[in-house]
Amino acid sequence: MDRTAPIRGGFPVPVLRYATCVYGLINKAVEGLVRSRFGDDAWNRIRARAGLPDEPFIGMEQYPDKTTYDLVGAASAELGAPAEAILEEFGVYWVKYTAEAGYGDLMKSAGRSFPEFLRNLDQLHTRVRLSFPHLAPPSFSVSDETESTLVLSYYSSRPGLAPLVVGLLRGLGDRFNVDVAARGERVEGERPHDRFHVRWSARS
Ligand code: 1MF
Repeated sequence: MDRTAPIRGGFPVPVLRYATCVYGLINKAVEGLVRSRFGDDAWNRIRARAGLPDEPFIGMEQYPDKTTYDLVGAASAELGAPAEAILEEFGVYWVKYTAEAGYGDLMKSAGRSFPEFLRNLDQLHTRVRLSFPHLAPPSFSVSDETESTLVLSYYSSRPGLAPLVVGLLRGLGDRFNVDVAARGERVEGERPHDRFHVRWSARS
C-alpha cells in the first residue's frame, strides 16, 4: 500500500491520514490471522518489521491507525503478497473472528440474511459505539436492490481499505452460505467513497 501517495489536489498529507485510532481488537485479529495461517515465527517477523514490541494487543485499548497499516505493510513484505490481498483475507477473517471472539450476539443482531446484514451495518456500528464511544466506524448504504444484486456504498475516513470490504463481503458470504461477486469503483466528488456492485447466489 502506498501510504504517501498524493491525495486529490496533488500534495501528500500524512498527518490527516492517520488522524484516527482503532480498537486493538483489529490488531488482535491481524495477529490471529497471521499466526493461524503462517505460524508464530511469521508473526514475530512481521511484528518486528512493523517496529512493534513483543507485547499483546489489548482489544479495548486504542492504537493509532498507523500501527495497523504498518502491520499490513510488514505482512505484505514478509509474505510476498500485495497489501490488497492481505486486506482482503483480513476482511474474510474478521467476520469469523468477531463472531467467535465475543461478538456473536452482535453479529446475529445485524441480520439473518446477506442483504439484511448489509442494510444494517450502520446500526451495528451504532450499537458498538454505545459501549465503545471512540469507535470511528465507516458508513455503508445499500441501494438498487434486487433479489440477487445490490449496490453498496462505503464511506470511510481511512484510505485504501476497499479491498478489505471485498473480503468482508466474502466473509459474510461464508456466514450466510452464499457465493458473492463484488466489483468496486471509486467515486470522487464532494463525498468520496467506494461503490460496490454486489451479486450473490445460494451455494450449491
Ligand atoms: O474505529 C474502530 O476502532 C473500528 C473497529 C472496527 C471501526 C470499525 C470496525 C469494524 N469494521 C472494520 C473495518 C473498518 C474499515 C474502515 O474503518 O473503513 C468492519 C465492519 C464490518 C463489516 C461487515 C461485517 C462485519 C463488520 O464488523 C462487525 C464488528 C464491528 C465492530 C466490532 C465487532 C464486530 C467491535 C467490537 C468491539 C470493539 C471494536 C469493534 O472494541 C472493543 C473490543 C474489545 C474490548 C472492548 C472494546
